[in-house]
Amino acid sequence: MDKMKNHFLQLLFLDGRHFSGNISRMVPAMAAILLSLVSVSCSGPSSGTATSGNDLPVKVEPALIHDLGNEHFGNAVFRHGRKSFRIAASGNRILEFPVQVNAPVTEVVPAGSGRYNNGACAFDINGDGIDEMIVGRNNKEEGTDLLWFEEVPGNTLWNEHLIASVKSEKGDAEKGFHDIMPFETRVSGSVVRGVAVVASRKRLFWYQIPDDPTQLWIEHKIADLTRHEAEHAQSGLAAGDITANGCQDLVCGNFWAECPENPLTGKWIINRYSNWDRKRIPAYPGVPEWVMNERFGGMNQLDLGDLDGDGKIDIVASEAEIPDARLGVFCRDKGNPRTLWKETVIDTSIYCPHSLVVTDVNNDMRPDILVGEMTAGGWYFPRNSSPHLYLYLNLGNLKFRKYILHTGWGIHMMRKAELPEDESVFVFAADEIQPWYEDMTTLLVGWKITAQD
Ligand SMILES: [Ca+2]
Ligand SMILES: [Ca+2]
Ligand SMILES: [Ca+2]
Repeated sequence: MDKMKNHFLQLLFLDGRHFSGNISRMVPAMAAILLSLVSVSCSGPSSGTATSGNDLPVKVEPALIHDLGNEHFGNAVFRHGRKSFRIAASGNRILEFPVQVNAPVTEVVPAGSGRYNNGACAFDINGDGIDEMIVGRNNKEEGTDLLWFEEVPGNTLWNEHLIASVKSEKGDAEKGFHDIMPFETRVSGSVVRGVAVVASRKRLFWYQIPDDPTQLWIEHKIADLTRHEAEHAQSGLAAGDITANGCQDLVCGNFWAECPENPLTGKWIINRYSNWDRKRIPAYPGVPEWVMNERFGGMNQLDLGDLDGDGKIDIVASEAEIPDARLGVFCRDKGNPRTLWKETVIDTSIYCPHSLVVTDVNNDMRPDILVGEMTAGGWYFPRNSSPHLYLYLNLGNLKFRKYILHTGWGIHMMRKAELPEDESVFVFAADEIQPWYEDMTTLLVGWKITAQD
């Protein structure tokens, strides 16, 4: 028990600041932590490759950061705020929390202007050492605003700035940005910065920060994936220098886009690496027929890393929206670099893994894979009574060992926070609740994952 208390106390000081809340509010959170630690050690295998919690190669410390009740928040991002490290969650408004158990909440953007999209990110746009938040908001019939929000000294509420207003096009099944991420590359020796986005799960853009970032940003269209034989929705976004020429390439859905030497003027080359979007899903009880006719294999969560240790970047993908989802590693064919990549499927039994982070959890220099399940997918799929956080430990040679790190908290768009002077991995997310299930609550949660001595 003392060990558990130590876990709890460590979590209170994740950002180096003392917990200042009322002690009575800590009790339920502590109970949740203790329950969670028990559930870690009781978690049984869910597939032939899983193992029990007693054999975990990492120490896992779950943190219930805030219970948001029945309000919908689809996304949470980590940022360096003016006072401390913060997590900001967006839904119909934007709330912010310090990184701690049972965190107090601050409303930084009130409701009333529209609903914030799935995608969001945070980085320092204006070079003052404080991260701003970039997010899309549906507030107009004809399109979606891409915005950045700035924390201002002395003000609780953030200042809003427009990056672009992106119009919907005929045939779009879905409005807005599923994914938004920082984009940075070098052009003629200078760094250019901005954000890359996927709009309506089909069009890729990047927006360049102008000299005055409060003005509209410079739009660069990368591609309409439907003009590159994407017959079905594509989502998930990751960036990395796949071709190893110093430019940041992008991966979206089942495609990767090769950045031109000059992304201000050049044309991107679009390549397909995966055929996942061509698979039909089986029938599920209670799921409408139109859902069965969708193709979900392009709606992925994505991350990059050298999973096979050959020095080249590989793509890790999970089928984010469906039960019985695949998790796979894709390695580029060196002899035939523009064809489909070599696929290694490492799981086929995950429920709506809308959370994927590639990171080395045990400090053996091999990147590992963290995958989180939702409690309820967004397409009327049957609910998941015991959502898991999984670790796929990289054993080398594209072999992975699956572990259950935690059971009981559904999550959506999990992210890794970079905490300075802390070798642990801290991942966090808000669950996404679905309006057709009235009893769901949004939990903002995190896990501190530390290599075992
Ligand atoms: Ca800033
Ligand atoms: Ca590789
Ligand atoms: Ca590792």
